[in-house]
Amino acid sequence: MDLKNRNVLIIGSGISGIAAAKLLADEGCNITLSDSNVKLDKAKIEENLGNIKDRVEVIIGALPEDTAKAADLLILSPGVPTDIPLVKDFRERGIPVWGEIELAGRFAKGSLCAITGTNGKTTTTALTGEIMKKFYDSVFVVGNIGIPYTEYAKQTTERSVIVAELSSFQLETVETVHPKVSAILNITPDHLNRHHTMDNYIAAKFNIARFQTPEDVCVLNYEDEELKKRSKDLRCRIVWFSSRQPLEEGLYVDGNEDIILAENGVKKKVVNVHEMNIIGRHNYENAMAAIAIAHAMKVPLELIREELREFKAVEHRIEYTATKKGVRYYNDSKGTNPDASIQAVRAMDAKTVLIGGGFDKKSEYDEWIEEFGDKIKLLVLIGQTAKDIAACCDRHGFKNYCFADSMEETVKICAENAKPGECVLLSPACASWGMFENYEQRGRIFKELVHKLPD
Ligand code: UMA
Repeated sequence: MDLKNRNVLIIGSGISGIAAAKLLADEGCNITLSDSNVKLDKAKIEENLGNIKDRVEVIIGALPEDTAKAADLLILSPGVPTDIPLVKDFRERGIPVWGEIELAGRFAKGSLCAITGTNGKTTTTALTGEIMKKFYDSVFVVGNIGIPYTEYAKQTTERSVIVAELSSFQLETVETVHPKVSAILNITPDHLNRHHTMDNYIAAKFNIARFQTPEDVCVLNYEDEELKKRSKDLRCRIVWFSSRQPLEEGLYVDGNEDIILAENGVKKKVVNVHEMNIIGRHNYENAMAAIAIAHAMKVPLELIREELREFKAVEHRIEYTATKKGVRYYNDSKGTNPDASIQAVRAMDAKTVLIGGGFDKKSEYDEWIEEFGDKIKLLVLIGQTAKDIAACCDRHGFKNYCFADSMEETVKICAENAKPGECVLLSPACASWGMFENYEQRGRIFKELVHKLPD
């Protein structure tokens, strides 16, 4: 589609919308950038547009019908649901609706390695990106990790390797995006307020491999029943990994806790899990996925091994923060759903005071609470879901919870209750909205408060 002089309407003025506008301005489009949040400051958005601000019409609040009718193409930021009337109207009229990732994919060159999954995507993406940088000289790490794909799509060349973290929101609106290597790390319920059903959520995730051909590779978790079931529909070659059992082909962790690559009947040790700085079984899975992707991209095993030994946990993912009065504090603010938080709880090796609660995504907390066992000595509850989680604790006979109104109060309660040798873990199983702008802000405030505690 030649976009020159086309009228393009972009929804969402966050980082994706701004990056999409810049790409489209370069293509000579007439751009309208619309955001439904009336509290936003138009001047600030224009400032973010930088030197293209005079070429973009910014509309905050209600969108005039004429503007919608005049558009030849609709671009959606990831956070924009696809079942809103505007999107339905465009689709009914046969006007193209692309997500920001689809837009980027149409301009990007080189090889795309795309990673999705309910949990572990960011760590796997960051690790895969670092491994690639050891071997390739043009590597771009983009996507849900916080760097819009559209920001870099036009800088890529045939020699580039793009490592993209893709969320279900982003995958819902891809139409042609074709990774050379894809990975689905796991699928457990999340974002059901947006996707409504588990089936829709899974379908969005599987879009990552929809356009892959037999020459391409999809890396999948052997321990995930849903992935096993749906893998039968894939046309590409599948590479499995397992953290629980040896595989004839693929990657697994053996009895000595070595990660083994089994290929064509030959077994090679890649690394021992204790040589890595990332902890917990889920992180061994993330590492195996990264190894499988890099191996499929022909990165020598020696370079992969080197990076696995150097790589440190990504911020907000079971990130060691500090030790205060003998208590170890961990920031897992990215634990925004029960399954992610279960992984973090499992990774703790001592009695733990856990901080939970936040924005209500209509998650179920039963499995999370069942995971507590004797390990969680106290659960400090914050945010909109605090009461619901407390009720769920009552149903499961877990009585050691209390409430806090702010992160200050929360950290104070944690410091008073954790004894030397024990852990404090921020892993709320909920999104941050309502109390914080995003999970990053929640994690940073927690870390600042922890650093201020006496030694
Ligand atoms: N908006 C509308 N109309 C709507 C909905 C939203 O105008 O119907 C506006 C909002 O008012 C807001 C803007 O859209 O001003 C925000 O757009 P956005 O939510 O897509 O946010 P971006 O800043 O563009 O960031 C997005 C991703 N955000 C979401 O998916 C919610 C970022 O993932 C991602 O890093 C970034 O693109 C770059 O690719 C964040 C995230 O929370 C980290 N992701 C979820 C997760 O990881 O669980 C999926």
